[in-house]
Amino acid sequence: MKRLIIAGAFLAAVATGGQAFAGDVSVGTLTLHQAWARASIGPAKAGAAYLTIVNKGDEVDRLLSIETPVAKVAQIHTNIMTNGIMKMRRVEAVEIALGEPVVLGPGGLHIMLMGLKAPLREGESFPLVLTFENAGPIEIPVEIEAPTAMEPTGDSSMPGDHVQGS
Ligand SMILES: [Cu+2]
Repeated sequence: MKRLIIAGAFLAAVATGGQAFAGDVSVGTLTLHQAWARASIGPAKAGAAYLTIVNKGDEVDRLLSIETPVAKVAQIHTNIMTNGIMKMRRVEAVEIALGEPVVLGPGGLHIMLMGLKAPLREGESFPLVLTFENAGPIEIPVEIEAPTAMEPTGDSSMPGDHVQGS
């Protein structure tokens, strides 16, 4: 029941162009919803960031590149199953279609952070700049969750979170 109410609140906020959660950023027709990452385990030099992108406009946009001060390189990756082995592959761009939220989450599309300059610590946050073909660069704060988190805390209403892990 609580879940339904929260989801309804998010949809209402999107419909009115408002911000549903502290970490949401809306620029033009795009809303970047609740970016999060897992805390580093030990001295790991790689990490991943996730978020949901909603396009409320009437024109498809494309996510082209990502930058963050916390890593030397940030790339868009997807996970693909090859002969029973999960492998990551770089994706040049992600199409942000209309209506259907684009979900970057564990087990699927993700933002790969390579060459972390310091371990990601649970409870902290860092900025991520996503550059879109039409909308241009958009900065969003990324909340760092526990190393084992499967979704961001404090909200389970990400549109389309049921497709995560597929
Ligand atoms: Cu990756």
